[in-house]
Amino acid sequence: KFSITELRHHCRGDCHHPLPQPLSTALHQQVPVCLFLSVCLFLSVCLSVSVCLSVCLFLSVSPPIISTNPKESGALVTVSRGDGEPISIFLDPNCPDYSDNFLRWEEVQSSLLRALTNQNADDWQERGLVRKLEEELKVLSGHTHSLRLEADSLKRGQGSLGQRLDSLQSEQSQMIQLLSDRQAGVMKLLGGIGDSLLGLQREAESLKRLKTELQKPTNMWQARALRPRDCSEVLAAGGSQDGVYSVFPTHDPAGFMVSCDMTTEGGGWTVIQRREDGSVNFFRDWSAYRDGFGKITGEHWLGLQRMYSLSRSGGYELRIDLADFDNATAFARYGVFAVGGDSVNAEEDGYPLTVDQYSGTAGDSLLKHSGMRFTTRDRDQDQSENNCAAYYQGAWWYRNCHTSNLNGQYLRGGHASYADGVEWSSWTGWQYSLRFTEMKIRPRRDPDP
Ligand SMILES: [Ca+2]
Repeated sequence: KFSITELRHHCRGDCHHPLPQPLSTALHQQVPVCLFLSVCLFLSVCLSVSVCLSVCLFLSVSPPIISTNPKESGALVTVSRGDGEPISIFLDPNCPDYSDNFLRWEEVQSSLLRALTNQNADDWQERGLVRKLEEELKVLSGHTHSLRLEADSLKRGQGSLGQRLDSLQSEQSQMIQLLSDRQAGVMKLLGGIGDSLLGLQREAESLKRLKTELQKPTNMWQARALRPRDCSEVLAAGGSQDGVYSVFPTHDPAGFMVSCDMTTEGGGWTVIQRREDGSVNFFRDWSAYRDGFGKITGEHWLGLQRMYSLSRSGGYELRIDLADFDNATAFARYGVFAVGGDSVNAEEDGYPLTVDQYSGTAGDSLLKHSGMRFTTRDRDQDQSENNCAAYYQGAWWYRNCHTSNLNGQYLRGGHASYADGVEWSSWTGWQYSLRFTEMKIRPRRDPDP
């Protein structure tokens, strides 16, 4: 609480709630004057009463009755004597009642105090606000500081992140380098493996070849057993019965059927011509003699091209078995036999005959034909002015015609015509047509006995 002086002092310059001016002058002027007058009045009344009392006592007069402040008169003091009228002393009615002023003052004071309190409160409020603001500012500055710190740390973090990124990038590049190196190594390794595989493959192939070569004799034997080049290989493979077999000459791998003689002189003969009953017409053209005709099991001509295919590898011998109608037999054997010889185109060359080294019982009726080209009725390749084939009704390696004519007409023994039957002149002359003829070839076993 403030005293008035303090209040005045407090409110001197900047007090926003000054005292009301009339009240202040009243306080300064009227309050002490009125008090003074009232006290003086009271003292004078008391003095006059005491004087009256003492006079009355000294004069032995009956004393007056003095009453103070009777309610009904409103006078301050009333003096009454027995015989006279009472004397009333009144207070000056103009003197104001200052209690109101005090009340007012108190009210003012309390209001001032309230105002001050409010002011203080406001002030405090403001101060509080300021403090709040300060605190908030402090908090904000703290925040700012922490933010700055965070920013700094973030910057540092960014820097460290950048460093880490740099290190990561360098690691990445190292990894890439390592990977590429490894890839290159792997590629090299793969290349090496591929080379090794190629080498292994080559080795495997060479081993296969070696194995094949090692198995070759067996294979060759098996192949010859399965695909005999001629009847000698059929015989070697175990075919010991006379009959028809397939053969696959080296120069005619498609193969063809042949009749095999497996009994005569050790067997293994491939039959190239047979006459036995006259059932087959042998007076045929070039193409028939080139390609062959007749029945393999009976009368037939194997064909010049097949003879060429069989004898081309060389080393063949020829045997000719003959029989007449009196069951006499004879044979002629030639240790050298070939058709076509060394021809590149045997047909163009006329399938020339090569025979040599005669032996046998029928006498030689063929050596004079060695080196001659084949003549048919439609292809004259002999040395005669005429076509020997046409003239002697056959087809043969005619020179200036023949000493043998095994493809002549099947005239069944002796005949009146000249040399146009199945003739072997060295055995039966030129007018006996043989019952049976069989020309057969095989690889020569004893080249030079
Ligand atoms: Ca001629």
